[in-house]
Amino acid sequence: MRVLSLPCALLLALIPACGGGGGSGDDTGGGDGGVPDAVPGCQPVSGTPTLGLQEVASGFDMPVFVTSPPSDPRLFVLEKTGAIKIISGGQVLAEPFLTVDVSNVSSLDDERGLLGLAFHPQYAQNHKFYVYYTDNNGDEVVDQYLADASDPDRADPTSAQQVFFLDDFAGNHNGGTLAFGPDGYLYFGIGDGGGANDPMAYGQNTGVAFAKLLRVDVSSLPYTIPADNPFVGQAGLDETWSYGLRNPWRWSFDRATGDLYIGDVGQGLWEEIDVVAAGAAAGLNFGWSVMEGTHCFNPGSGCDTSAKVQPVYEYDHGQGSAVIGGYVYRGCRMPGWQGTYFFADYGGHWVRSFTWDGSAAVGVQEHDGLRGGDIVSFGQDAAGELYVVRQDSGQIMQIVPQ
Ligand SMILES: [Ca+2]
Ligand SMILES: [Ca+2]
Repeated sequence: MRVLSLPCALLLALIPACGGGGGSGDDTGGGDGGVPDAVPGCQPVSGTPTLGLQEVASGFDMPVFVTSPPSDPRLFVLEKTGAIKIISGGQVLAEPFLTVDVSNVSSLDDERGLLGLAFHPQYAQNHKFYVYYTDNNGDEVVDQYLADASDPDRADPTSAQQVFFLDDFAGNHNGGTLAFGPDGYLYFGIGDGGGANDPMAYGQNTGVAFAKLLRVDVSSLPYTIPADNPFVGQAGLDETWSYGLRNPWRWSFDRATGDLYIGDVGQGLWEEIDVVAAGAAAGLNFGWSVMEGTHCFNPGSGCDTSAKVQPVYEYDHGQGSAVIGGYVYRGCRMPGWQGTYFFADYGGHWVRSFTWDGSAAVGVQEHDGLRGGDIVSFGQDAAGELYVVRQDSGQIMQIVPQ
C-alpha cells in the first residue's frame, strides 16, 4: 500500500490550528509572508464522509485557480482577466495582490489569460512566486515576481523578471499549470499550441517546447537546466521533462508521495488522467497525437503504441468535454479520504475520484455533492484541504464533509 497518510500531528507543525478549534482570523501581520492569520480549525471527521461544497468566497471575474503559499492560511485566487486576489480571514481583500496585463481576455471559453501561480517552496523567506499566462499576443510567459517586503498582501509589480517565453500560433492549448516538484525544480506544462488535431505535429516533436512538461532550475535567473533532464547532451529540447501531451491544463504532484497526476485534455473523443510514480524515468512519452487516451488517433488504427505511457483513467465525450486534473487529498479534516485523487470535467459538471494503487486507478466514483458549475480547476491550501473553482459563477468552493 503506497498510500501514505499525513497525520494531523505532522500538520500541526505546519499549521497551528490543525486539530484545534476554530480560527479567529486574527491578523497579526508579519512582513515575512509567514502566517498572518489562523486557519479555520481542522476537526477531523471519521470514516469517509459524503462530500459536499461550502462557498468560501464569490464575486470573482472568471476565476481559474486557487492556491496558498506553504504554511500560509491565506488563499490566492487567480482571475483569468489578470488579477490575483487574496482571501484572508474569510474576506476577499479589496486590493489585488497583483494584476497581470492580459486585457484581451473576455470570454469563458477563452483559454488565454492569467492561468497559473506557484509559490517558491521557501516563499516565506525569499518572497518569490511565479505566474503563468498568455500575453496580449497570445504567447506563453512565465514571470517571477517578489512579494512586497513590507506588505505580505501585496506583490511588488516592479519586481517582474521573465523566466520563460514561447511564441504561440493559436489561442487554445496553452497549458496553464506550473508547480515546484519534490526536487525543488520548477515544472510547467504547455499544450500542443492549439488549433485542432495537432496541426504542427508538435505532439511527438522533442525539439520544441509545445506538448511538453518542462523542468528548469530557477535558483537564479536566467534559469538553468537540471543535469539529469532527459535530453541534455542529446537531440531534443533540454528543458523537456516529458512530452506527448495535448493540453495539460491542470496537473499536480501528490504532496505526500511526489507522484505526478496529469489531466490531459483530449481532442474529440477521449479525456485522460495520467499518473507517474515519483522517481520514474524521465523523458516519458504520453502519446499525443499518435494516441488520444488509449486509442489510436493518427493514424486512426494500427498506431505504434510502444514506449508510450497509457492513461490510468479515460472517459469519452458522452460523459464530458474537458478533463480538469485535480489533487490527491492530503488534508486533516477528512482522514478517510487521504490518498484519494479528485478530478472533474468542465462540461460534464461532475467530480470523480479514485485511488492509484501503483499501477491502476481503483474505486472510481462520482460525488453528487460536488456537482455543478463550470469546474475549471481545483485548488489546494497549505493544510491540504481541497477547493473547486467555478469559472462561470465566480465562486471558490471548499470540499467539506456533507
Ligand atoms: Ca496556443
Ligand atoms: Ca496520452
